[in-house]
Amino acid sequence: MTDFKIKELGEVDSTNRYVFENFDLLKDGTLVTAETQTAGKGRLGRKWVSPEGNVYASYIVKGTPFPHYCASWIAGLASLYALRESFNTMEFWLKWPNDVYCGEKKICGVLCDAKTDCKNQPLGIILGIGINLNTDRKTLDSIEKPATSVYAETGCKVNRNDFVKTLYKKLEGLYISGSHFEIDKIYQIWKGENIPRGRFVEVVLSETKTITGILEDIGPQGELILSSDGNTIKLYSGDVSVKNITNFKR
Ligand code: BT5
Repeated sequence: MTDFKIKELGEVDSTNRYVFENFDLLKDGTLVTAETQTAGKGRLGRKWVSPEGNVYASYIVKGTPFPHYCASWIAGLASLYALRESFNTMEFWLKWPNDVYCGEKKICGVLCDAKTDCKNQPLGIILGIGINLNTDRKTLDSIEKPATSVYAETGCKVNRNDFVKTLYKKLEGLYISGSHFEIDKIYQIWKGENIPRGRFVEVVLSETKTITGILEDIGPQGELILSSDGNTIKLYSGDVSVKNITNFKR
């Protein structure tokens, strides 16, 4: 039987921030969850809207069992698998680098933070995951980009605690296989779950810079490989938007 290492918080500013501050006190492989966040973080200083009834979770990986960039593959895949297993009539897919989408709308985001010591040596990684389970349509519509929740899609409220346990098991399984030299296998699976190759994509790098091209591949460090105007370009971060996304079929 799984020994669930789950620490439940009520309200917190950010579960990633909490784990960062309490890193030494928490055991390797612990999942810290909160009912609500007052300052949920997205990537690049963006905000994560965090009302009650959803998943705000941070999983702790201590040491360096795999390179930092692999952590977000584990967080993205675990979220995708937990959503698929729990809501098997819905369709979910992974959008590079690690958002989970339901149709054309974002339902889950991942933010991994590195923890280092005073000499900048790695101590571990914090895998932050936000998943919209019970958010209502009005709140979702207040988010500037298309967003959804299980409740908004199905009209049914979700038991958050059951879902957190499923997520924990998926994280634990991927963490164990990742630490046992199976990162290449995880990379292949993660890559396979991403947007199919050959598709025309638009990558937003900043407010003023966008690159368009054909998605040729996803490299071994998770980078997008695009062919654009006859050049091959590697992109390590950014927001990808895919043209004709409504035609997406796995
Ligand atoms: C992410 O950032 O998608 C990473 C989100 C990670 C949140 C978790 S919750 C637990 C842990 N503790 C934290 O403090 N954070 C992590 P990014 O790709 O930058 O997306 C942020 C953008 O998504 C925002 O600028 C909005 O446009 C949109 N957004 C904000 N809240 C959302 C929500 N609840 N659902 C869908 N989209 C949202």
